[in-house]
Amino acid sequence: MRLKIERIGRVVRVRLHRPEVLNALDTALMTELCEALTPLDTDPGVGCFVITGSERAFAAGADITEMAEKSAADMMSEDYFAGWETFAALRTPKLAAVSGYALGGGCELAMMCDMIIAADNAKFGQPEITLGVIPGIGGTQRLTRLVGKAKAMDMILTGRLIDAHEAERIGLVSRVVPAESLAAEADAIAKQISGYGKLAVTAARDCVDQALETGLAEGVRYERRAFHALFATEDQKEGMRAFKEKREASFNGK
Ligand code: CO8
Repeated sequence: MRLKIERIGRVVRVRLHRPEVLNALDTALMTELCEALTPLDTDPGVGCFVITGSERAFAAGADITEMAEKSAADMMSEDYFAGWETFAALRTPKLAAVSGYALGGGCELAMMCDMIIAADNAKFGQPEITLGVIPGIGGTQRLTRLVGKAKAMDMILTGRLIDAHEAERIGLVSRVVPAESLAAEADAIAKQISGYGKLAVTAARDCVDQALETGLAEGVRYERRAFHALFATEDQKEGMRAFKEKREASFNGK
């Protein structure tokens, strides 16, 4: 087993567990992760996924040993690592809690999540250039959208690692917390998100993602339609009634 999965209330915490290779991402890990999370994605009892690694490494990249001797024909016929798109497409909010190295595919995995919470010892990088390749699970695309061309080019062309504070400054991570409180902080954020109405949460993250895909006018229209649709939900009625009645809302995901 390459994962340790724990369910705490509405939060599912997934710990990558290949300590001998700093959680290097191989095909088996990718498959295990997607097979574990896909059925949970439509479970109304699940409100948030937390993806984490060890203190030393979130993930030090794709598994170089698995890839090293493959031919281009192998890569193309297997459509190597295309399965990560299944992970990226999960609709339940995904929170990456990163301690230590998040390099190459590890940084790309974190960027497939909706938010990255970094421990103050975290190091991010796209060092593929030092191996004679380039990022291959979205790094050139997601990093550029998240931090802009200047920083993306800097990281991807030089392979330099950045620390958690620089990652926060450039907009790659949402929050930096002391390493010893990473798990507690990530769990608290996940618990907060999973306490809201799941349909509104899903719509919110869909709309934010849409901003990376479309022009402004189209994106604003998309958002307005999603906003209108939420008035068909019980959670909208409950949320607004609770506000008027000065009590805490209790959402049921319907
Ligand atoms: N793959 C396989 N094994 C790894 C990896 C990896 N990515 N990273 C570390 N390991 C292994 C090491 O080989 C070592 O094993 P052993 O003990 O058997 O020698 C063990 O983990 C511990 O690593 P180190 O001894 O190197 O630990 P250090 O603390 O000295 O260094 C580093 C830590 C800096 C993280 C170093 O291990 C390192 O540079 N790792 C590689 C980082 C890297 O280059 N990542 C990018 C990989 S390529 C990639 O991610 C491309 C993704 C796109 C694929 C798309 C396909 C379509």
